[in-house]
Amino acid sequence: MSEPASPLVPREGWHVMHLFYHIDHSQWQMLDESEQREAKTRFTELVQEIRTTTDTQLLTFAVATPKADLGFMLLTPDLQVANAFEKRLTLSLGVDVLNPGFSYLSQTERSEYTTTSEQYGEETLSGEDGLEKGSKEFEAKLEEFAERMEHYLQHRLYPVLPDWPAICFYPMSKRRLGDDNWYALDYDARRLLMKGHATTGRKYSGRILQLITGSTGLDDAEWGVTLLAKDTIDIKEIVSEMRFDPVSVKYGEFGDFYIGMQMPLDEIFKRLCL
Ligand code: 76R
Repeated sequence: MSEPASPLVPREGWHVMHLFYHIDHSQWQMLDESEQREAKTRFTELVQEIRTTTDTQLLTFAVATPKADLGFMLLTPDLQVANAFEKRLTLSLGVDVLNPGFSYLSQTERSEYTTTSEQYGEETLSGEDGLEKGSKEFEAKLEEFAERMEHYLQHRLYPVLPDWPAICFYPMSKRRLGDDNWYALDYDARRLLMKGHATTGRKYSGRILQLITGSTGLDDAEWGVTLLAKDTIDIKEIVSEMRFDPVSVKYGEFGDFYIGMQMPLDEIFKRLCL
């Protein structure tokens, strides 16, 4: 036996794959009833195996329109593991039953625009709130902020995604066209714009769970945007509002949008007429 491939685990964060498939019902119909039952069992067992792998999550969803039928979002540290699971998922209902339609590779990442405790202290507590550095209130608020951010950073790098029913995925890049080149702006200008973006985003707290994963050098766009919601109107609202946000107005470029519904596997089988 050859050696197993050496792991490809990022220094921090996890790999993320969004996978979209079409069902080929003509291939599925070629299986007799017991083969179909076996295929569904195999598939269910594989999903369970993935979900019980350490630090690994697999979201399964039915896609709302014929852009695709079935979607997965796989989060796991090791790209070797992600790749192996992806190949097995593709085959698990039988050869050619699941046809890959679209896929996206990214990684969870921290943001260079996340407000640091120093920035919060200087800009918000001293600057806006007029608190004196070193005062009891200043220090208490700073500590509260640091705790909140630690929690938030943990979510960005090692998220635990809820089973909210609506899932929206789209790739996104920042424009690099003539004078509208995000990457030619200096850091302070970018940070100021992102601060406005974050303020808009925070209004959706509790209604939208957003996960921005980085894909520069890994896939065609620069980020994957995953939004989870309990109501599709919140997805429509946040994406609409972001379009008016100065960052998206000038620099946002978007790929195709996929809307899915998270549900347990047996529901998915029924939904997909398998
Ligand atoms: O530090 C933080 O993570 C919080 C501040 C924050 C950053 C740095 C933040 C907050 N985002 C950040 C970065 Mn966002 N976000 C999007 C989209 O459709 C569109 O127009 C844009 C798609 C949405 C809907 C959204 C929602 N964000 C980013 C980046 C990386 C930028 C870079 O590095 O250049 C992208 C591409 C991006 C895009 N963002 C929030 C939200 C929401 C809901 C929040 C508030 C999160 C919260 O505080 O709970």
